[in-house]
Amino acid sequence: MASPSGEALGNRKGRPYDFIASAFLFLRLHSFQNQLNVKACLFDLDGVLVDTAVFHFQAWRRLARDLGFDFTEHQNEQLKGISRMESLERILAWGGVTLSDGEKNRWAAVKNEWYLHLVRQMTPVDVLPGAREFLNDCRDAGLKTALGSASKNARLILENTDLLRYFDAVIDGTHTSRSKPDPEVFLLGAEKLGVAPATCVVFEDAVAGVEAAHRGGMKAVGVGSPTVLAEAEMVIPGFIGFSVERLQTL
Ligand code: B16
Ligand code: MG
Repeated sequence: MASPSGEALGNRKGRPYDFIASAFLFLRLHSFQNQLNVKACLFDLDGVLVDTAVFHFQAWRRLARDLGFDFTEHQNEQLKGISRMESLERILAWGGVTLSDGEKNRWAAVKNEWYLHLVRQMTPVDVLPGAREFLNDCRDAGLKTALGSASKNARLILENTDLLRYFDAVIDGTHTSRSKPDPEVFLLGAEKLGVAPATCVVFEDAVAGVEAAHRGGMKAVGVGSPTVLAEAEMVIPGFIGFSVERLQTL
């Protein structure tokens, strides 16, 4: 019988230690997940991982001005998490403008081109502070991750900012027919990840998104103002200093 080569013996020597290290890591993750009872984190995009609201505002405002009126940054807040066509309806109502369905579709497409011109300039530095680190933290802790966004441009934004690789599933406006506060986007995310909704935590910057999480039987971490996001189980100003261990307190 042929004897094992020196190289093979060398590999074998390391094996007990590799095994112990792997077993230790497995036990640590396993006990951590049991403590947490959380199996997955679901992330909204705009306002949570990146700030594309400023680009939406610029593009919508250009549309409004072309139609002969203007709206404020405060009004723009009400468009967060709302789909493109719903946003257009609200803006037209603010300006008292009535359009046919064909004109609405045309203006929505024009606005999207203006918006995309800005999105195409995004790079990894446009990720909000601490967000990439927290996504990494989730993956190291063995938690599944999904995106749950109303945006039909979500995939392009994730690619440009180099965030796509952190997600096990991406559910966006191209997969859903109902806007938040309907829980569809998050329930589809949980289904795609193969986890029960009750084991999911949603990160959201919009009131409608927090409500969507709750209607889907999930917990919500609000990202933003505690006054605005009062219904969330926990509210954080952003991801700097936030870690998966904090999910234990949910
Ligand atoms: P699009 P989120 C939302 O993203 C934005 O907050 C909202 O302002 C926008 O109208 C919506 O996406 C649709 O975006 O025009 O790119 O399809 O917060 O759900 O990630
Ligand atoms: Mg949002």
